Amino acid sequence: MKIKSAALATAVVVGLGLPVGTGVADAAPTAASLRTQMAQVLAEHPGGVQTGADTVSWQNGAVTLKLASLRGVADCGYNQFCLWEHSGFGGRMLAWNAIPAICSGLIINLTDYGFNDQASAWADNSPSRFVDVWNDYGAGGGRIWRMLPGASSSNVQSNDAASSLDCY
Ligand SMILES: [Ca+2]
Repeated sequence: MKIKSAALATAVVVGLGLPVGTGVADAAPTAASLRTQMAQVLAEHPGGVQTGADTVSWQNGAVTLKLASLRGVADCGYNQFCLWEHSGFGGRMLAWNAIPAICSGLIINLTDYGFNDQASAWADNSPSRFVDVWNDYGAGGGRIWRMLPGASSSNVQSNDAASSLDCY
C-alpha cells in the first residue's frame, strides 16, 4: 500500500470493528450485528441510504452494498458487476449497475464503500462491460485483474488487494 489517507484509516477502522472472516457472521448474521454494521457504514460513508435490513445504496441505487450475502454469486444481479469480501462469493457484496453513469471511465475508489483491500471474488453479469481492477487508488499500482462480461472468479489470485476499479 503506497497511499496513506484519512479514507484509508477509516476503512481500516471499519474492518477492525466487524466480525470479518468469521463463519458464524457469514452464515447467520444476527439482527443486532446487522444493525451495528449498518450504523457504521452509514456514519462512515456519506451519501449512503439504507434500502433494506442488510443493504445500503449510493448514487440513486447504482451502487449497492449487501452486508450479508446469503445466496453467493446469485446475489449479483443481471447487468451488475460485483465484488465479494470472501472467496466462494461470501461475506459482504458490493455491486454496481453497469450503466453509462458508472461505466464511462469513472474511477471508483473502494475506500468510498469500506471495501479497500477486501475483495476476494468477483462476477460480471453485464452483457458487454469490462472492468479493470487496480491495486491502488485512482487506478494506480497496476491492474491486478480484469472482469470480463459473463465471467466470474470465486477466489482471486490478488486476494484482499483491490483498491479501485473502472468499468468501460
Ligand atoms: Ca490495494
